[in-house]
Amino acid sequence: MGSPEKHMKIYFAGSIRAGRDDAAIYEAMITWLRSFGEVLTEHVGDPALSAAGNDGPGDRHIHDRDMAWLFSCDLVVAEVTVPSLGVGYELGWAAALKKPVLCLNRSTAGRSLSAMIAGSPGIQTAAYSSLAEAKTITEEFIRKNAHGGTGSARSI
Ligand code: 6IA
Repeated sequence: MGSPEKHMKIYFAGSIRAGRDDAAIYEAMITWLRSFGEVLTEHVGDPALSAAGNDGPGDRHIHDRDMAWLFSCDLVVAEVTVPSLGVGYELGWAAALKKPVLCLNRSTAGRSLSAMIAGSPGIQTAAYSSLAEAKTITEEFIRKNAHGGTGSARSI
């Protein structure tokens, strides 16, 4: 896709230790998001990554690397259907950093999204029920924020 936002850095957030039930959805979204720019957090969709695994780099390394990516990204897309402390932490920081943030929540899951996410004026939340719908919502979000950089007039 030769779109002007092709150079964008996208931070994709999804549950890891909180459970990998939706890992296939993260993987599909990450693969698709690559047509818009660089996805900094590709490991989130790695089907080989388990919730229990402790075989990778240390937690301090993971935290510092992910925070550096979060600071440098142009926008954040999170799949929040499986509630994750790590994703919530990233979303709080992303809102404080005034990054454009989209949270995708599967409406079929029968669970209400945290008020701290749904009620944050710096976070756009959207319910979806199919991958096609998630892509439509995300594409609109990207188009809207492609030229906004890190934003300026957003409130936390
Ligand atoms: O609390 P959670 O683990 O569900 O937090 C998931 C979020 O935190 C994701 O959006 C990631 O950006 C970040 N994160 C958490 N753990 C890792 C990780 N672990 N590697 C990279 N990002 C992470 C490595 C795998 C580990 C199980 C060995």
